Amino acid sequence: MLDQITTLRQNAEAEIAAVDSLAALEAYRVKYLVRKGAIAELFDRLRGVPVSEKPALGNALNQLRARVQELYDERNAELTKKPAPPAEIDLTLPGRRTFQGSRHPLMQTLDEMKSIFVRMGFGVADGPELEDDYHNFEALNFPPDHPARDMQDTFFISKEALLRTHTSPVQIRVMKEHRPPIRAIMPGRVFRNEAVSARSLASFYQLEGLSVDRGVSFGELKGTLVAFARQFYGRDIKYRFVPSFFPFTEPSAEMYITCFLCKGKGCRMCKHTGWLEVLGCGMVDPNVLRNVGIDPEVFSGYAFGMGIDRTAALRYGVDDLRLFYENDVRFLKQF
Ligand code: 2NL
Repeated sequence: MLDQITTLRQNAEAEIAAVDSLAALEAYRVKYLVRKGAIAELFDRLRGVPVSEKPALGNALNQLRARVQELYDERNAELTKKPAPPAEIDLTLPGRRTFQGSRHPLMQTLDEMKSIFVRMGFGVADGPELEDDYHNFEALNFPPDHPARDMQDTFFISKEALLRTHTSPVQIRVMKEHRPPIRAIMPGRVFRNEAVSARSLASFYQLEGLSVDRGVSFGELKGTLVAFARQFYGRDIKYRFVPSFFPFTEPSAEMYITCFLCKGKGCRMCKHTGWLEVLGCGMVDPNVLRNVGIDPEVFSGYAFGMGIDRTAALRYGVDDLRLFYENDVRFLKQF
């Protein structure tokens, strides 16, 4: 039996040199070291040997098992060692550049307008961009033959459906759903079938406002809009209201402020008039109130509307509205 132990030891020492993978190492372990392996088998046979030989053989077997376990552990450590890190890392390489995005200038302008009106007690309402003739024109007191209904100005999607040409249909929906008092602004995207140029776009943003209650007056309209303009354009602006016409308001007016670029002296931005037109407004026409089921003998209201693109262009000195939609990062990152 001592010979068998010696042979097994020689084999185990020879075979470990050929173990070059974890799979081969596992086969080696199964051959020698497990409970039914070659060494355990010799331990089993120890039971049958004479008592006098037991201590010496047991000792030899224990040494064999320790030696093979040691060979196994060394190989295992070699095979599972992590590869050394690459020798050369260029610590002088510059870091990767990341870009910080920013809110679009049109949305910055809109956010600021919204927050001024919200602080004055206006709610914010939303509505569909796809509308019908009733909400976009008829309820707003547009005569059937009004030029704004013409195919030249309106994008028709089908006989019934069109892209809203202003956000006023949202106001119609709000007035039909809620009883006065109503105070709300309606910002949103509108569409006109116009030739695109530096000054006019086929799709742009508008913000309209509406206040309906008992005894709402033109004076209240002026006070609200002047308060808005002072916060938005600056404390020291001068303003004037000029009579105008809209089918849905009577009387109607346009609000002008002194040009903030030349302070009223006359420049390119104000076309040398010293004045900038900033919005349109008026008292809601009694016909519009009747159309939405509000009694014009009891209630009155004012409404106003302004273009967000035009306002942002004035504010930031942008001379071509198309720039707002090209989304060229070199343009956008200036705001
Ligand atoms: C402008 C002028 C305006 C309105 C919009 C309105 C809506 C209803 C009733 C009455 Cl439902 N008026 N909106 C009123 C006056 C002017 O917009 O220049 N917008 C860019």
